[in-house]
Parts: sequence; structure tokens; C-alpha cells
Amino acid sequence: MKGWMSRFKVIFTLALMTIVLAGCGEPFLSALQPQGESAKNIYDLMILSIIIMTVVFLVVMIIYVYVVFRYRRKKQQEDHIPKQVEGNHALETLWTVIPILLLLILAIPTVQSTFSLVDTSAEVNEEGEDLDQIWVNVTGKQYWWHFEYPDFDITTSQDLYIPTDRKVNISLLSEDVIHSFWVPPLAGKMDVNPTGNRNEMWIDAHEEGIYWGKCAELCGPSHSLMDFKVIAVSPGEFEQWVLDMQQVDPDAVPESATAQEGQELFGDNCLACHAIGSSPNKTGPNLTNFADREKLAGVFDFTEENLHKWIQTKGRDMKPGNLMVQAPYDLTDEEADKIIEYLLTLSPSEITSANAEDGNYIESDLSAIFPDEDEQDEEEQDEDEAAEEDNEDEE
Ligand code: HEC
Ligand SMILES: [Cu+2]
Repeated sequence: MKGWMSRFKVIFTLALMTIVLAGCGEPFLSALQPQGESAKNIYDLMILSIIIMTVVFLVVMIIYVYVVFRYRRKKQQEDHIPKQVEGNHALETLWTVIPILLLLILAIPTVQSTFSLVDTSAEVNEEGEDLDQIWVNVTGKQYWWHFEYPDFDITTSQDLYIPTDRKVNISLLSEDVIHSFWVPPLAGKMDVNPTGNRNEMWIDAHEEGIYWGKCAELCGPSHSLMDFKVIAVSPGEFEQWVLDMQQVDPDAVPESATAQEGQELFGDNCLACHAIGSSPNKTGPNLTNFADREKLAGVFDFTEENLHKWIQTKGRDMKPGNLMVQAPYDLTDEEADKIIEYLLTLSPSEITSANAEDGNYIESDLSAIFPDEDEQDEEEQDEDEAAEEDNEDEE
């Protein structure tokens, strides 16, 4: 009796959890509420396979229940032995062919998606012309993400800005162990490999918003804290953001005297690992637009208190195993606060995550951040002509 009760409790708890947890899906973090083309594709595949499996389950159960009742031993015929059947060509063919067909129905779109989800070729517009491609080189590092826009000469980290309704190509590489890049509402997971083994994929977002990203491959003690955000703003806002980021002068002197002192302290103690402005990948995150961050170090509430604690403890307990603990500096609380005052001036753009949620959509073809189409064509033509002349010379 006791065993039955405890088993009932377990089943009851599991059932309750299913119901409660089923409510947890938020559009910014749920693969079941796709907000982009790539995620929608994967979602559709899930639905297709669930439908097929449900139909198979129902058909089998209906036949099973029917047979159990229809052919059970009846009172009057207790000694009766039914006709013995061995093999049935028609039936055997049928139950071989149906599963093959079902698997084909699943396999064709699955294989198609496997290729299209990593197809980083250019999008075409209504006139059939190739659109300029946006590439982001993403580097996964214990325990944060570095983002580089090679075409715009911009570097940032933690918050990945993208324009809505535009395919953004992602090129993934790790600097240490294997990570996995996953923005559940926008796309599937992709491994982030070390040693030059680059993986490519693309993401896009239909609507402006802040989408949560996760590292989906156990990579060390702070793996579960290796979060990032995708900030999808309207194309016009994205364009502005890029232009603002390009304008940043890493040596710009802040207005207040305290912040100026902070800047000096920052230069002496922090610049070895951090950078302001476009920079190569360093040991620590690029802080160009630090004051616009959605979170501190990817996961913590962005408060001065947390920031103070982060700097003074080098994140030791906040993100166990993080590489900032190697920093040799030793600052007084006042010095840390001066640095904080400086860090909070690092806000080069009016475009921040708030714009992703204000519902203010600004259209743009992004031409301001890509070189002029016509000029490019002319250049290409010039090159072609030069090449032709060379050929003629050779002949
Ligand atoms: C030894 C290299 C190193 C030094 C020196 C260093 N940091 Fe860091 N810092 C890091 C690393 C690595 C991270 C990322 C930790 C993580 O999230 O795993 C980081 C993260 C941060 C973050 C969070 C960044 C974000 O994007 O939210 C802040 C703020 C920060 N450091 C401030 C400082 C300050 C201020 C100093 C100087 C007083 C400093 N760091 C010195 C390596 C360093
Ligand atoms: Cu990771």
C-alpha cells in the first residue's frame, strides 16, 4: 500500500510539473515559439514528426483495442481453436510500405532543412538581385561571446545587434573548448569548435526584440552562465547603430573629472585584457558600448552594485572559473567606483536594447553602411576591363 502511495506521489508530481513547466515558454527563450525563419523551419519539422507519430500511435491503438475485444475468448467457445494463419502477403507488404512512406515524408524536408539552415548564400530581393550580406564572426570563449562585423569594422561582445527581416550570417569559432551557439527562438544549435574548424549558419528575426542566447555545450564550471542576447532592431535603427559604433574614438576623454581618473585607472589596470573601439579579440570582452549592455557579464543584473562587486572580486564567485581572476590589479573601493563612473560613459549610440522593444520600426535598405552598389559595379567593371586588356596584351 505504501509503495503504491509513493509511486502515486511521484507520478502526480511529474504530471503537475509537466503542466506547470509547460507554461514556462517565453517567446524570447523558447524554441516552441519561433520568431525567425530558421527556427520556424525546425519547429515545422517537429510538428510534422509529432503529427506522423500521433497518427501511427492512434491507428495502432485503435486496431489493438478492437482486436482485443473482438477476438477475445468468448464464454460459449472455450474449447474452440481459431483458424491458424501463417503469413499474409498483402498485409506484410502493407506494413512494410507504409512505414517506408512515412519515413520518406519525414526524410525529404529534414534533409532539405539540413542544407538550407546552413546556407549562407546571399538573399535576393524582388528584382532578383543579390542583397548585401551581413556577416558576424562569433568567437565563443569561457564564458562569454565576442562579436565582430568584418564588413563594418565593429567589435562588440555579449549583445549581438541585428536588423529585423534580414538574414544575418554567423561564422563560429572557439578560442578554447567546444561551445554551442543557440538562440532558441531564432535558430537551431551549432557547435563552436576550436582549431580553425569554422561552422557557419544564419539567423533572422521577424520582429524587433531581445532574444536570449545560450551556450548549449558543457564547457566548464560557468557554462550555464555563458548567456548572451540578440538585439533585433529595425533596419533603420541598425544602420544608425553601425554608424554610431564606427564613430567611437577609443581615447575620447569623458567630461567629469572622476570619470577621467577612472579612464586612467582603466588604462593602467584593465586595457591589457579589455578594449574600447574596434579591436582584435582580446582576453576579456570588448567594452565599446558597455553602458548599453542588457546584462553584466552576460547574465547579471546591470547595476552599479553588481559592477562594483564584479570588479573587486574579479567575478570569482559570480562566474567561477572565469579568466578575469588572473588580473593582477588591486584597487581601493574608491578607485573601483571611479572606473565604474568611466565605464558608465561608454554609450556611443542612442540605439540600445530599449529600441528593440519600443515598437518603432524604421525602414531602410542598409545602403548607408554598405558601399554604394553602383560604385562597386563600376569598380568591378574597371577590373574586368583591366583584366581584358591584360589578356589582349598577352595575346
Ligand atoms: C586578465 C585579463 C583581465 C583584466 C586585467 C581585466 N579583465 Fe575584466 N574581464 C576579463 C574576462 C576574461 C572577462 C569575461 C568574464 C566572463 O564573463 O567569463 C571580463 C569581464 C569584465 C566585465 C564584464 C563585461 C561585460 O561585457 O559585461 C567588466 C565590466 C570588466 N571585466 C571590468 C574590468 C575592469 C574594470 C578591469 C580593470 C580594473 C578589468 N576588467 C580587468 C578579463 C580581464
Ligand atoms: Cu560555452
